[in-house]
Amino acid sequence: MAVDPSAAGLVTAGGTGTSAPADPKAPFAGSGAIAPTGATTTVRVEARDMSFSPSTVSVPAGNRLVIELVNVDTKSPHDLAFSGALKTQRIMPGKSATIDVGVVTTSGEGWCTIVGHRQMGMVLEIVAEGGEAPGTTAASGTNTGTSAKTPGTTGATGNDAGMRLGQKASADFRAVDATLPPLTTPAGTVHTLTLTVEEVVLEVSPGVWQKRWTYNGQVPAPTLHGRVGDTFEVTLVNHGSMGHSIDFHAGERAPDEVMRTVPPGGTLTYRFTASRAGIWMYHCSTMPMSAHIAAGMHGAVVIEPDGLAPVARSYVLEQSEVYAAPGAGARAEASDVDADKAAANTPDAVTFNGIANQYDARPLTARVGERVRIWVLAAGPNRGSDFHVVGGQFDTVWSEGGYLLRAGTDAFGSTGGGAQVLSLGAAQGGFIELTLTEPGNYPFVTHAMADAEKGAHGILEVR
Ligand SMILES: [Cu+2]
Repeated sequence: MAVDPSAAGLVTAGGTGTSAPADPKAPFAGSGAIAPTGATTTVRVEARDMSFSPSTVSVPAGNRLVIELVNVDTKSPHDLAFSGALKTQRIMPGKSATIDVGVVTTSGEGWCTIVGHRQMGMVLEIVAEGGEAPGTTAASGTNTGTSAKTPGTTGATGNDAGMRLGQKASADFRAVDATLPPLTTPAGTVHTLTLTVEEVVLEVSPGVWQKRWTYNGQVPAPTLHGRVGDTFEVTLVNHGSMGHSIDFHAGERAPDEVMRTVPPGGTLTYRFTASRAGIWMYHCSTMPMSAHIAAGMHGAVVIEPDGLAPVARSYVLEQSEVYAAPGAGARAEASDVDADKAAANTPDAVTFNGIANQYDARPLTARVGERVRIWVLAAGPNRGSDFHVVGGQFDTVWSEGGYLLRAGTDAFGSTGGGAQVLSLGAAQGGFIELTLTEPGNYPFVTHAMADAEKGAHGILEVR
């Protein structure tokens, strides 16, 4: 069957069955032992719901394979790659493309390159009927034509991205402002806002950059602040390159409509009423969620409990992990989250407010004798926080909507108590209060030390 090579979206394989060694543009060409038949097999494949349909394509060995890929997904763009050099453009929902795979004499696979989609199952098996053993090439027994890494081969030992933590912050480094401004709106306020998804390059540790997936270009996403009974009307606009979504824990809503994934260019409105106090997580809920949250798509909705006394200082810290692709570092080479490592829970860095060790470089501040309230959200996606201030004690601990300790008094009326850690599972939140009577530099950490040493560490400077 003839295919017009000038057709829009056509990608042409650069080699034939006789090319050797393995050509990344003809990854199924094999050793050349099987002669091309001169025939072409053309197959229509649909991309939908994190899979290809059919998921296996069989080709008589020696035939040229041409795939017409149709993206029938209504929410997410997809593509199809067989190597770093042989792949389609990103195909928007409802669009299609044609890819010439070249002569097929060995079996192998293709996949969608959008971050996380391969891990979610977007793999297309190519079976060469009567072909050579997979991976056979003229050069060796290994198919070097496939340049993508195999899921699960990275990250098992932690930081293998070459990511250098603990670099000195540059003179113009600006830490994320952790201050929670006082709440000035009356009860019953309707908060109207727009959150725009933008994929932007941001620092994840001083001197280390990553392409972050964000709400409004920032990590963490904007902190929303209100009272019990307030309503939030949020317009989500997706200016990203893939499908994204939003899930607000602060409101009770049936997920079906408001948490749906919207395609690039899409929008939705999400309205909820905050009927209970808490520091509630919000996040992208598009799969794989481990990657979308780790890429930066998390924020907090602080709904203050009634009667919360004003304090001298209020800070908000969101603890989150960073999963860096190999080579992470320079701004110009910033790459996306490593979805394999996010799925394996093997972070390269753990941060407060998105940047490892940022408050070591730019400490939070307080004065001797001031009451300091620190709200903490364990944004994860995979790990909780055991929040501790070195040298301090908490006389007030509020966790997941209730006081464990309030000015040293517990729920049963026992007095004189103190606490050393606010312990939060993934997505849990709360606050602590403390007063420091001696000037000094008080480190705040997660007392899970492996994570503190990966960057969940800062300084509260008391003068
Ligand atoms: Cu997302």
